Amino acid sequence: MSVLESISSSEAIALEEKHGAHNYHPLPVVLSKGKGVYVWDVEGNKYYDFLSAYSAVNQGHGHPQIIGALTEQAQKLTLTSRAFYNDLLGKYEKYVTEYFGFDKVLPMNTGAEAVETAIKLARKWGYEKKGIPEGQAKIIVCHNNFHGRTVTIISASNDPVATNNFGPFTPGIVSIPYDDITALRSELKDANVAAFLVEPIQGEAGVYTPDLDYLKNAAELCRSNNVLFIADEVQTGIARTGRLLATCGNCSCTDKNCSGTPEVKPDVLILGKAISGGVFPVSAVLANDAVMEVITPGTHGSTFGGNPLACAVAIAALEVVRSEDLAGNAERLGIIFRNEMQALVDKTDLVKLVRGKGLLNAIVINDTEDSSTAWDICMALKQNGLLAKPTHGNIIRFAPPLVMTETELRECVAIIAKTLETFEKTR
Ligand code: IF1
Repeated sequence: MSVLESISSSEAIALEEKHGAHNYHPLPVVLSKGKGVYVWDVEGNKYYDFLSAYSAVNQGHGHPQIIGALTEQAQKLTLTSRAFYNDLLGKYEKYVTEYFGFDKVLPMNTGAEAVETAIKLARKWGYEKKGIPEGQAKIIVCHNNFHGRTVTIISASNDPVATNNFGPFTPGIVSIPYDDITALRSELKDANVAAFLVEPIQGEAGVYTPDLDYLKNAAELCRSNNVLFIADEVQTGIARTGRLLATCGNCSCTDKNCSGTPEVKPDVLILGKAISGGVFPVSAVLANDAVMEVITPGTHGSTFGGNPLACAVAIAALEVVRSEDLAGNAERLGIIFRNEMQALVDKTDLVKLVRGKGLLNAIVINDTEDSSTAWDICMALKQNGLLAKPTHGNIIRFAPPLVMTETELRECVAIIAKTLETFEKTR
């Protein structure tokens, strides 16, 4: 069989089943084309993409500006390694640090690598700047976090599926409940704590949004205890939640009575996914000099990190976010979407609640956590032309590309409403 020959969905699925490790359980749809907010399967069926590759494709599939940058740079130079300089890395580093307001960036490839980098950075800072005794540094994380799949990162996880039989685990990690400032205050009493690593919204946990003041209070507590506040914005960053970053807050007013989320400036910011528009694996760790200067030649790196192809793609992807005001669009459409979902919650017994920010939202299905209802609804949504994926505990995550128009969003709302209505009648 030639790899260029077209293939049916069932053939493609059978090939993966036979030759690939079984580390996923995908929805049975085989995609072969994407454009903007749409994807097509190999049979030619068209779908709204309501996952955006877990918020990586915020700029939409095949964005001409990003693909243009990719193909143009691919003709010139793709990889030098960091043994030599390349003519794009410095330009990208200046661009990305000015864009997010930090002194320095450390370029990596995947989200997990960037989280690992942040943990190494925090430990080294802890020993060399804070004076933590050798081998004693601690990192505080939150229950139900998702930061990636490496051994150190799963050492911070309390998900048995992610951790079972993968030990022994990395020591020096303390886990506290999310959205619990009292628990954080108490853990911070330990002088060996180097950092607090947190997701501004817990994506995998079911798009769990914390109290309005949680991040600000957490950051202030960290500062007063000389502990680094590390924000993992791999999923929430790059306009997804209606702001460039979820830690940018959702209100710029100075009214003390305003109930908007206040802005927080992390000491270390972790980005991935949409920093490249989902076109190429690009991740980044940003920090100011006082922290990043502990990294010296030989202490950290990656063959592909900072490669010229990644730099060209990331600059183009970030330009699109700004020039098309994707944050503004996500905020506006997010409000419409949650209002429409709330109307469904009020109308049907099937959906318990809707939550989220910008275009990172989820509905909670009214059934037991181990029931297949969310999966069955996603299968029905697929039948009606919309692709979404259940997450833990009978929750469906809704995260379309941020280039969506209001008309398209309303069409998607109609698909979801119709699907739930039919589903409720037949169950
Ligand atoms: C998979 C979840 C999303 C992340 C945060 C770091 C990483 C991720 C906050 C690591 C990655 C992904 C990985 C993906 C599924 C997905 C996911 F459901 F598992 F939680 F998006 F919601 N920090 N999240 O969300 O980044 O190394 O993957 O580039 O299939 O495991 P990565």
